[in-house]
Amino acid sequence: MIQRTVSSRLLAAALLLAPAAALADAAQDFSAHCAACHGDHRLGGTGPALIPETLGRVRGIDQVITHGRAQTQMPGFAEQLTGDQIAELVAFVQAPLAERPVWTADDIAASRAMTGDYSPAAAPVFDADPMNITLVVETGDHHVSVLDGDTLTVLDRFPTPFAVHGGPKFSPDGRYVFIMSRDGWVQKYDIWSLREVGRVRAGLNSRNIAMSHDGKWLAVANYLPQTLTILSTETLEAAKVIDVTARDGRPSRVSAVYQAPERQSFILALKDAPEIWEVATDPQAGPFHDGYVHTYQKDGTEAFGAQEGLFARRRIPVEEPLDDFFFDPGYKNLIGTNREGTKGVVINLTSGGKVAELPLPGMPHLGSGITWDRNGHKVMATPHLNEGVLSVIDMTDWSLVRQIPTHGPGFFLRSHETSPHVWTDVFFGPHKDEVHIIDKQTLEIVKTLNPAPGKTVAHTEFTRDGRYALVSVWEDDGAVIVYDARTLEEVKRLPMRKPSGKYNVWNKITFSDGTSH
Ligand code: DHE
Repeated sequence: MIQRTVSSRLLAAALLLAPAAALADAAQDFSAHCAACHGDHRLGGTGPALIPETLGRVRGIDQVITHGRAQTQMPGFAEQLTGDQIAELVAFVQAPLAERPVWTADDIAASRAMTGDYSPAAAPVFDADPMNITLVVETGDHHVSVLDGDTLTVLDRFPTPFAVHGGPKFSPDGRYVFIMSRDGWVQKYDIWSLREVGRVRAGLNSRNIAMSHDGKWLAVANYLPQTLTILSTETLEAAKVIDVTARDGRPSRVSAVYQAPERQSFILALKDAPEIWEVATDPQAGPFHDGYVHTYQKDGTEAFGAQEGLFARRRIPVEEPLDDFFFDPGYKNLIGTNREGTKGVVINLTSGGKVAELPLPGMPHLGSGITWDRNGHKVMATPHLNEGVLSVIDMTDWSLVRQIPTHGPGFFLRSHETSPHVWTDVFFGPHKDEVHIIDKQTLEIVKTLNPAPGKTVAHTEFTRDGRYALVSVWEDDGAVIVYDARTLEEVKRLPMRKPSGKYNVWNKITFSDGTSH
């Protein structure tokens, strides 16, 4: 009996120790095989950061370690590592780091790498209309294809940092584009010269980027560290790194940052605190009264903190942290949703007050929202990540106009001023191969496309004149399918490696009514 108790205790101890021992072995394997490219601390080097914050959504890590990743520097380790060792390595890279990593202004400066032999071309090095260039992000092998929107041919295809996410941001003249990866790299590419200008690591795990109204500054919203990095668009040097700390002193991740051109500011929401921030991109701005930073004047009285000038910051308190948000066309109001995605709120950005609550359950994906004119009213529409429905809201009185049932939850919406239709994908579920075409006035589905049965088909972008609509077959051996936007007939298929978002220069820099931020 005693013997059995001792041995079962030993067994229990052995079981408790097993994961730790496995992790220790995995740490050694990591040092031996991975650290040279992915960094001693898993924060990335020539290879991407391998931490849960960046790997969260990556599937099949074991397959990548076993077989490598085609057309990248990542080799397979099937010869050197056993199946158990690979499984332990997967657990190791998915485990949180013991200490939260730091990434200072000096680290940002040291990471900056400008292309040595780059010199800007005096004029575009191609004949195509530079305003009708459309970029296709190919996530399969981390490249961007530069498409001529008239001839629909590829002018250039260049490598990007690992795992680009969110919309690239163009300079206001459409010449340069800035592309961000989830592991914090920002790449600058000169469309006229078809050359990379340089890149810099602005954070370790980044959310998205925003261009200032005058094209001088690029804000990088970070999860890790909890900062907003503001880069000079000319040199890629960090002009300011703002610690994102809530009014109660707690650090917070940034849900997202967008430019508000009419307000000459960046607007961001804190993911872990109920605050919206406005950061001035106008040197003459202010004073922004920062209602929550109380300072004490010489006579002992309390005063509201006020900041003015470039990058002055203003806090707007809200009831709950906002996870996802969108703006009305004049950037007077912000439409946001809470973390649970159960309701929407409209916040007036000037007064900071709540204007309305919106019935938006089922995780509205407001970052993909678009607006258009219907019966003399501006309406906005958003897909929902948890429900097969599209919500259409009247922006004059914030009433719900219609919930349009779709064949499953969708991710992206797009239209164009010249198009009578909204294109929306069904990203999740058995109908992930479908794209619905919806009449902007009747709000009825007029056609459902199914161009690649069984494959995920998603994200639409229009060419400058709205003549063509481009849709991604989101697979490694995928394609961009070009449709005639009027007849809804297929025109051409361009083979691409897991193409995701597509971005037309003109539609983006003119804030076309059919495009999201
Ligand atoms: Fe995105 C844009 C957030 C998952 C592909 N996504 C955005 C934006 C935000 C956002 C805030 C707007 C940024 C901008 O353009 O400036 N995305 C989120 C999430 O919170 C979510 C649900 C979870 C996460 O992992 O962060 C998420 N997104 C995904 C994906 O799984 C997608 C499909 C594949 C991927 O690349 O990770 C994806 N998101 C995209 C794309 C855009 C985007 C292609 C740009 C759309 C556009 O037309 O502008």
